[in-house]
Amino acid sequence: MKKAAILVLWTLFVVFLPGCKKSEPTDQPSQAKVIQLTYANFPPASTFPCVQMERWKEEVEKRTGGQVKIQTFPGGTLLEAKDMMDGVINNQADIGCLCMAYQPGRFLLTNATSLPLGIPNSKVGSQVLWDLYNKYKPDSFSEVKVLTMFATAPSNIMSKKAIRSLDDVQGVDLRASGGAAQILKAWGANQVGMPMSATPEALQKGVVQGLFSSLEVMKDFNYAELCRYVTMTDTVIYPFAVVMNQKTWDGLPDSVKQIMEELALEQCVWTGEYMDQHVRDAIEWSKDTYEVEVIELTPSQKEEWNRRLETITDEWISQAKGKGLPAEEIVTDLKTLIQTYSRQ
Ligand code: 3IO
Repeated sequence: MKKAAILVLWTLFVVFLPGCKKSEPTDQPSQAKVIQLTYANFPPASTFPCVQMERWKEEVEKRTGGQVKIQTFPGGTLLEAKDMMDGVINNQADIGCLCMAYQPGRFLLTNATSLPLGIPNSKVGSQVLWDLYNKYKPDSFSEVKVLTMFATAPSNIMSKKAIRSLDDVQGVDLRASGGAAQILKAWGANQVGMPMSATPEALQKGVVQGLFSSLEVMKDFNYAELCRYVTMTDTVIYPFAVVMNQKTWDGLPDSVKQIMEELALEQCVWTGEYMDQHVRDAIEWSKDTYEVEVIELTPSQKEEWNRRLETITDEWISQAKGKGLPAEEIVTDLKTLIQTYSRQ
């Protein structure tokens, strides 16, 4: 008995001692080994989620003096759109960039930013999302470290045929996800759900006649070649998160953690500003390159389109209440945050 116990203790000692040593953080960059991290993203390298990824990578590598090196994987080469959260939890990647609209139920609380509450642009939407996350710290992110969040610019309809009225949109196959999909349904479109990374093929093959998202994709995915019409609705944003595997985070030196935490809000605002400018550029580019027509709704049309969306927020409230969330408080907070950041 005694011998067996000693053997067990000895084995535990030998197995676990090196592990303990390794995870002990060192705060001296000059002596420390370089920390290698992988960062997965789902769309192509030229698109905004990957542009912000490269910016974050550069800033972290610079600010840690090369102590941290980040290997980026755009285009779903390491993790695909819908696998992002679980892939990071399971440590298939250290870091992943995900769009919350692709798993609407999973990210119910933060997807409230996709309700039709009038977020005017990406910079405001990004800051509203980041504040909402930090106030409520939803369970859906409890297994990871959240490095930053940001939102797209408001969504508009890009289509192969002109959509000038609610009549024109009835039954048209249009692609969207999450909160934006609910909006398309309310307008009477035949909403088709899929991640952005699957949309180029769906447009090419004619599975969909257009899409509903932020307009920088007209340039970055070259959708303007197929979608010669844009109907300006300026409705909802898509919320994104960048998450890190919790064990990877726990193993980082304090100095590196501090640099990443200082970068969180800065990255959120940087991405918002980049997106808003890039949307303006992409609209001009689309007009110049493919003579894309930008259709504006009249004020009375806008009223009519918005009236169709009136029940969406109430539906979210009853769904969220059913899950035990303080749904009315969340919506009130959102309205206040939108006002606050829109004034700045
Ligand atoms: C998006 C997703 C990937 C690349 C560029 C993008 N621009 C806007 C989005 C939002 C989104 O996730 C979507 O599915 O429309």
